[in-house]
Amino acid sequence: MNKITTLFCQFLLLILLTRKIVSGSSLHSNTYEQLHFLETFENSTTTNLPLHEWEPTKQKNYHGSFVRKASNITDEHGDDYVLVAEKAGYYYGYSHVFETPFSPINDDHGLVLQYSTTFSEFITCGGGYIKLFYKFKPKKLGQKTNYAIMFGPDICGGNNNIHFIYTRKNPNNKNLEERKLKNPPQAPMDHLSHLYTLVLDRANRFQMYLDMELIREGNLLDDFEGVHHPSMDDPNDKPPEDWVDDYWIRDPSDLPPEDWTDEEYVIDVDAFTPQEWDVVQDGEWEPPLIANEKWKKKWVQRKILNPEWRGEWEPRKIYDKLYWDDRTPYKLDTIYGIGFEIWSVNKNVFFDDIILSTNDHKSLIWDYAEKIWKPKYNTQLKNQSLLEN
Ligand SMILES: [Ca+2]
Repeated sequence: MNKITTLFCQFLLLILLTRKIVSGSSLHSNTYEQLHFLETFENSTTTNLPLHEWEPTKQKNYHGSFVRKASNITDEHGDDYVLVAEKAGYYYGYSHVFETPFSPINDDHGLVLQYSTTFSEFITCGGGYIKLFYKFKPKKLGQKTNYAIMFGPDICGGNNNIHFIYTRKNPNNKNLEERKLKNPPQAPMDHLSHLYTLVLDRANRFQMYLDMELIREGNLLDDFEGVHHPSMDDPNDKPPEDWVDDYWIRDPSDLPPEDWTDEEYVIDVDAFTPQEWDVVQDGEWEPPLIANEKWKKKWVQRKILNPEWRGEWEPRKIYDKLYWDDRTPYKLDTIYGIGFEIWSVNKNVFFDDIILSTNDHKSLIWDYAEKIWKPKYNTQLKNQSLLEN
C-alpha cells in the first residue's frame, strides 16, 4: 500500500467513524437541550438526557405515589421508561420545579406543551392530564394549587373530554379565573400511548394535536367559557309575572264529538250475581269490567298559536364590572413548574415524553415526536395487531 492509498484509507476510516458517532448519538445528542424542559424518564447514562427531580405532594388524601418504571416497549432507542400512577382509587400529586421559570409574559414566543399518556387498563374514571403551575410549593400540591394550564384527557363514565383550561388573573378583583375550552374533543380510550400537543401562538390562537394530528384550533378568547365581555345579562332581572313565553297552547274550543268515549273499560251490564255468591262471606257483589267497544282513546285537543305569547324574554344587559380588555391571553404569567394532580379509579396510567418550550422550537418538538414517541406508538400498534391475529 503506497502512502496515498494509506492516507485515503485513513481518511475513509475517519469519515466512517465520524458518521457512526453522529448517527449513534443523533437521538440523544444535545439537540433537545434547546427545549426549556424535556423529560423522558429514560436512564440518563444511556440517553444523555437529564432525569429531573420530581417531588410527591404531602397533601392529605393524596396517597397515590408515582413510580418510574419500564413501559415494556423496547425499540431501536433501547428500553423505554415512564412515570406510572400505579394504584387504583387514589389521588396523585407529583411535580417538578423548573431550574429556570418559563415566562411567556416576557416575550412574544407563545408556548408548546407536549406529553404522552397511556391508560394501560380500561379507563372508567380518571384524569390523564398535565398541569403547568404558577409559583407553588410541591409539597402542598393539590386541587387548589394555582395553575396556568390544565391540558389532557379526563374521563369519567359517559364524560370524555380532552380539557384545555388556562387561567388569567383578573386585574379588577385580582382573582385567578379559569377559561375553559367550549365543547372539548374526546380522548381515545384504548391502551396505546397517545401524544397530546398544545400550541399557543402570538395571534392569541391555539392548536390542539392528538398523535400529531390537528384535532382543534381556535381563538383563546372566543372559544372559551369564563371570558368576560363588556355587556352581560343582568342576573337580577326577572321576567314580569304575567309574561307568557309558551308559543303553542292546546285549543280550548276543540271539543270531542258527542259520541266520543275515552273510557277503556265499562261495567258489564249483562253480568248477574252468581247463585253461589254469599254476601255474608264474600261481601257485596260487584259486576266485572269489560273492554268498552266504543272506546276511542284519550281526546287530545289540537295545538294552536298562543294569542298571549309575548316572545322570548331576555334579561336587560348591564356592564360587566369584571370585564377587562385582555389583548394577549397567550402571554401567561410566569410558570414555575409542571406536574400531575389527578384522581384515578383505574391503575397504571402512564405519563412520558414531557416537553415545554416556546413556539420557536416547534419543529424540534415535532422532531422529538417523530423520532422518539412515534416508534414506540408504532411498536404498540404492531404488538396489538399481532395479538389480534
Ligand atoms: Ca420514556
